[in-house]
Amino acid sequence: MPSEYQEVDVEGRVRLVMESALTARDRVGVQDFVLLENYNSEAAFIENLRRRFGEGLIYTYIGSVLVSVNPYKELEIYSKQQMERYRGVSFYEISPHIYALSDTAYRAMRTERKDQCIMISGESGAGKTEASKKILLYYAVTCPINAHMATLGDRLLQSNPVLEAFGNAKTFRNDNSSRFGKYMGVQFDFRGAPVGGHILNYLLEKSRVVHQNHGERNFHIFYQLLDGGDDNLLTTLALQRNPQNYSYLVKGNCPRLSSVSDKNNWKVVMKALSVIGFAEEEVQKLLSIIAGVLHLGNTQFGEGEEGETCITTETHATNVAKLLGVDVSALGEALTHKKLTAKGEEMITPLNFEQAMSARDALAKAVYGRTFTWLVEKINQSVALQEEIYHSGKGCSVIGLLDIYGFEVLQHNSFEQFCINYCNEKLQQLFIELTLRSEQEEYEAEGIAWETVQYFDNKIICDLIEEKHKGIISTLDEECLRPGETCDASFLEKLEDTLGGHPHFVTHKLANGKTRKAMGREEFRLLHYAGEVNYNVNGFLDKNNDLLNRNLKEVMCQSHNQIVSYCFRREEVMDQKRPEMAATQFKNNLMKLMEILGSKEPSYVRCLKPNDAKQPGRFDEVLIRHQVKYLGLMENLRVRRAGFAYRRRFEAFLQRYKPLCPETWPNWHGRLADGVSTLVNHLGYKAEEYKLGRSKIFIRFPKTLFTTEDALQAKKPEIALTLQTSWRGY
Ligand code: AOV
Ligand code: MG
Repeated sequence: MPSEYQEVDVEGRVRLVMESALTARDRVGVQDFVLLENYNSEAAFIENLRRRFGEGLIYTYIGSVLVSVNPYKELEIYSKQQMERYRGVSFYEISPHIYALSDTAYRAMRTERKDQCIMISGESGAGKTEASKKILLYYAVTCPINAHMATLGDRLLQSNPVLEAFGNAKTFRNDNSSRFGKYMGVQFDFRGAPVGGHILNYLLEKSRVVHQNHGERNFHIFYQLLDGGDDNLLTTLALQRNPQNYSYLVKGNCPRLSSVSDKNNWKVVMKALSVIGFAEEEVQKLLSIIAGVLHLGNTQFGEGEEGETCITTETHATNVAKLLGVDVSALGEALTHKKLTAKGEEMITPLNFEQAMSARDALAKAVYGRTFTWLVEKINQSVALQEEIYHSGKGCSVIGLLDIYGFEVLQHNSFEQFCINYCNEKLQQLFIELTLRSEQEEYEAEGIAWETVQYFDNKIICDLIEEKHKGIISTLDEECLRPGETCDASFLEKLEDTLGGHPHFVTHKLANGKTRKAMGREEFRLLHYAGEVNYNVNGFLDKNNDLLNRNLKEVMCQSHNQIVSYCFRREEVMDQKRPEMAATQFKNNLMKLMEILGSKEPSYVRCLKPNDAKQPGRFDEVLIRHQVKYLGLMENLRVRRAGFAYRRRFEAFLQRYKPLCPETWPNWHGRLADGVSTLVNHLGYKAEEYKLGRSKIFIRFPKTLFTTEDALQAKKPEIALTLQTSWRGY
């Protein structure tokens, strides 16, 4: 019996195909992995992904989890019409989409009054940032508007290009790679209109300001300014157009990006800054800082007459001082000397050439990093929830969006990769905890026996990194604080002493005293949930210390540039207490983030990267298999199926299939459970095929559902075919 099968195709057309349910499933696979006959087979899982990808269908569900494969080309499935299709629709009638997930989270927030969060994960370049932007756009376009906050949606949306300009860069893995983590909470009023937002940012990869690996770039904003700024502006900032002139921009030997136009993006960013509410003067100050950093990079040192270190590039130093609003001789002095306080006495010691270079780089990183934080704070002020709305007594609900840097393995992995991968490890842990927990809770609530599922628990790796006293971060902090000669090598030795023999920690030393050939002597390897990564310890101590000489701070806090003086507070210079080390700060921030996320109702988007060449249409099975494995998608599926492929609330089940039984058609008047029971008895369901919970029916095999679905199609061809299960019990 032919039936009408609908799905959106690559061009965004709703395709109505006359074909049997069976051939439809054959061609495009199933929309929900839960409906795979052989749900234990990884090959079947990947085949289903491949078929759908081949048809331009990048989204598939595992129950309530959305799996997405980066298409590496613009698909026309994100239009306003598409948004309308997904609004308030029973999603199981319609093809999987990021909008369906967004809409479901939104409706759950409204009907259950429960805060939501959408966690997006996947490796670098898999499509997390794009997904988060689509979700935000969906809310901005489809939600009602609160008259007091009419332009809030715009301001929230415009924060993206700004933060991307300052916080994203071309890396080996992704031309627009997020180099900071971002959580954005969007607040909605009681009518469901967005009324406020708040961004939390996590550990920006500051080291990129002064160094880039081969083929990579510095943050986009530098190139955008040089390419897009008009002649007047560049003259004011004493800049030349060619990025090759700036030593901070040539380290990766990659001035241009083929995929984006810096010039166009410059316009987008400038427009966005004004929409968000940055005054022209502020933008000027902000750009002065960016230019100041470039001049700082060109500031060189040499030897003076008496062998002392001195600045040899006066013009650049003068420009730095002018642009950062500080005194040039004070700056010169601070870049070449160090101020120490020992036993209450101040001592000034000259720096040697290397020390001066690293003081300069430290200053560039500090200025850029703090300016980025300032930028986030400014955006937060612009989108902040207004007091009167908050206190209107009707309360707000929140949808949080998490878009962080994805797991990454580079040729050379350093402190930054260590932090990024640790962050991914924590999110994976939360994912495991929450999916298992919610699944278990549902079974308990429905009074159905829970069958345990084996899951790789990555807690052991999280502990290895973060455990107090013995974890890698603790050891790193201790080495940074230990008096006397410490260095990256002594840190590695300490790690070997305390962690040697740990199943997820490896160095070149073998237990029998021999050395492992494949590993360098400056490396340790972590066996992450997502794969093995070798970290080179060079620079770990410095980056963790993240110290800026006190006299440089003193110069900065006297700056006439208000952004600079805001970023370098006098109190900080006065305060003798040592601030927390970088890794510990990051760890504490992550703990807080886990609390925020754990207190909300989660939805997940799991992004997959189909190939390493950033090309459309290429589905590299090896690469996909690896990601399916480490994201735990098979286990996820097994948990979701734990016995039952499909579940739906009694009323929804009855509503859909009641035409199939004379006693339930056109309406059933008794108890819902009895109605479902009557219906499935009439359909001839065997006892082992299903179970009735308190409010839902659980069906064990996809085949049972498909047979019922086909029977419905035969009787009521006008009802769209369902290739997926219900979502969250709707
Ligand atoms: P990421 O956020 O996951 O990486 P992005 O979201 O930046 O990855 O995606 C990388 C690139 O893939 C984008 O710049 C787009 O060109 C393309 N892309 C991703 N999703 C889509 C989509 N739905 N439609 C069309 N193109 C897409 V990282 O930030 O590196 O972890 O730190
Ligand atoms: Mg990203």
